Amino acid sequence: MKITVVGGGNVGATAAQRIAEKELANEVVLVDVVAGMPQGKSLDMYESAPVERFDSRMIGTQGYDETAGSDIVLITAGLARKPGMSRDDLLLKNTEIVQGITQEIAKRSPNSIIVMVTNPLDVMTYVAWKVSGFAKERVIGMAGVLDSARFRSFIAMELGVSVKDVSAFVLGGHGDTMVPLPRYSTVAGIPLPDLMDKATIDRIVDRTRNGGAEIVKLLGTGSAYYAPSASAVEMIESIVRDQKRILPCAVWLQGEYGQKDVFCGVPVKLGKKGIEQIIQIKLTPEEQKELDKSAQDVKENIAKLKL
Ligand code: A3D
Repeated sequence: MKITVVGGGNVGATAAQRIAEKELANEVVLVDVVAGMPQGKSLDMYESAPVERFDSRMIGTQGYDETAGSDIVLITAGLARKPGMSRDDLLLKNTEIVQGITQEIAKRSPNSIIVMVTNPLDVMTYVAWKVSGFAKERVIGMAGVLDSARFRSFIAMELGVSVKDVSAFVLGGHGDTMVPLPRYSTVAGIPLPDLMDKATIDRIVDRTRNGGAEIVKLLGTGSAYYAPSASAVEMIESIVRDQKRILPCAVWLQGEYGQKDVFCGVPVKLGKKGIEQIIQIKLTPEEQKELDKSAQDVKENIAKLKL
């Protein structure tokens, strides 16, 4: 198993370290445009291997030859949001970056599975899918795992229970229009509306929607990376170990959930082939309306691109 991480910044480097510590790959290649940085970080990570006891080879590079034959490519390269900057401000700049990277990857690793992290997430996943020409099962966006992890953390904090007993369900695009589904979010199997009043749920949903901005504001520079890298690596682990986890991911929809020709977050089964199934559930009219709006936002951004 060979995994390439493009973008050696906060999310990329932390993800590479997590991938190595979990021994998900024999070889982890870290690519970044900054001279010396991916080499330095890879060497530093490899020097942690005797202590953490992992056997992955770590390679840092500015080029793509070392990435050839990768099984999975995690794309985290691009600009991160600064305080006051919306994800959409990043749209055009990151499109250019992701387009260039995808061309290099598609040439050298034509059978790989691409996991996208760069924002605006749903649109960047579209760019990678379109530019690579890969089957839709092999281009997947990470957002729902992070959004639902945030929702789960806030539920656990509110109730004072273990996060291990909390599961949550989030649909839709990443960002302000995500659609958390409280009735499918449970604590030890008990639906959330049986444990909290509506005002509390609304407050937690709101905090989840703004979870990224909350961290951006606290950090002052840069955006979240511990939870985002953990979320991307959970998806990669399900693929590498063929675990068939059911995780919310951004995928190309062709009529599922009433959405067509758009990348949007829905629950999928992730295994060694990538997306092995899209799990469909019936939404209430209100939930469907929210999802339609979320997908529409993504479509409008896709329409701004000239690909
Ligand atoms: P940061 O620490 O700035 O790292 C980005 C790295 O990309 C930098 O080291 C750059 O040098 C590098 N880079 C820029 N252009 C290229 C290129 N053409 N080829 C290779 N490397 C390049 O940012 P970060 O790691 O915090 O975030 C990375 C991206 O992930 C941003 O777009 C974030 O908005 C996004 N992000 C998304 C989520 C989601 O939940 C979807 C969460 C967190 C971050």
